[in-house]
Amino acid sequence: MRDIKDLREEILISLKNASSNEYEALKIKYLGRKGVITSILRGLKGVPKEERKIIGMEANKLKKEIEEFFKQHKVERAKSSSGKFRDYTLPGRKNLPGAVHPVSRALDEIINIFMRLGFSIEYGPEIESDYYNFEALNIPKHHPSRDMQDTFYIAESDKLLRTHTSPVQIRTMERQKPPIRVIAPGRCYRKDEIDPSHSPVFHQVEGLYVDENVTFADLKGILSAFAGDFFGPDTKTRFTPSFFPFTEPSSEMYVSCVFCGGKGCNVCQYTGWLEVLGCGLVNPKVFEYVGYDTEKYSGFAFGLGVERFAMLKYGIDDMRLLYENNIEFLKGVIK
Ligand code: 2NL
Repeated sequence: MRDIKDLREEILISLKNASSNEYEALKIKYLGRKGVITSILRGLKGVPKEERKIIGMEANKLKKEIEEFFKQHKVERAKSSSGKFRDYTLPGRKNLPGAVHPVSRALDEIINIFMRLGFSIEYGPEIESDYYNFEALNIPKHHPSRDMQDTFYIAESDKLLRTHTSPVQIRTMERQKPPIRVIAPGRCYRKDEIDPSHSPVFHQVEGLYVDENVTFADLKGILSAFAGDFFGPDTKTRFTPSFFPFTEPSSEMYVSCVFCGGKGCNVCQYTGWLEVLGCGLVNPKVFEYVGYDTEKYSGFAFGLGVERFAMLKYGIDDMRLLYENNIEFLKGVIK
């Protein structure tokens, strides 16, 4: 009898101290086929009749008490903290599968197209020096893009956040002799106010093609092939004069409007055309900076904004959607 009393104490203490994930093991320990209480009841056969009756009653009482505890515990576990019952047989919530962000999708596509056209990919630092970001690109000292208002300068250093990926191409030309066919994708920074078509952080792909006898016809051929691949085979291209310090002559490429096919709509402001990138023949002054023979080599270069390409391809009318991480947008519900 003393043993059963002690056993009861012991069991109650161990149940009190156990965490709920230990209950199953304890249930087996006490109530299982070879459990402590079960063994006592089995062992009663060898006990004299009078004692057997009393011990049997006490052991059964203990068994009931412990069984009751486990029953109660099961009910407790089925309740959530609010006291409501949970149905553990319901199917689980569906996982949201991840999706590639529209900017990454556009960038992957652009990279793929230029790889097929024989270009390789180069990357470079986002923190640059004035030399690589401006000087070697023939951007003069007083040029507005150098202004504190347009460029993020890093305090108490001569460093800045690159405003385009052109420095990557300057570094490539310093390392390699022509022929060169590279694209330089990456993040760029400008002190622009956020609006539907501007962000202080954006992505660019620049391209550079240098060899003997590279002409404006090569530029038009390659960039038109790219536009047809990216926007679809019916895409027409048009080149208009422009100006950049690093190219001469300079040009803007337009594509026939991807929304109206050139008929005219509010996106293309009823012109039938969309401006998509800037380009030109590399200014010989840039070649001088990297030590290329300007008599022997010529080349073309271009720069495009990845966000703009993504917006045109996926019909997104506000750049802020690309950065706000609105889950409904990322799921493709909002365009
Ligand atoms: C634009 C167009 C452009 C380039 C970028 C370039 C790079 C080197 C030499 C010459 Cl290393 N040019 N890049 C050329 C023409 C246009 O960007 O709209 N930028 C904001």
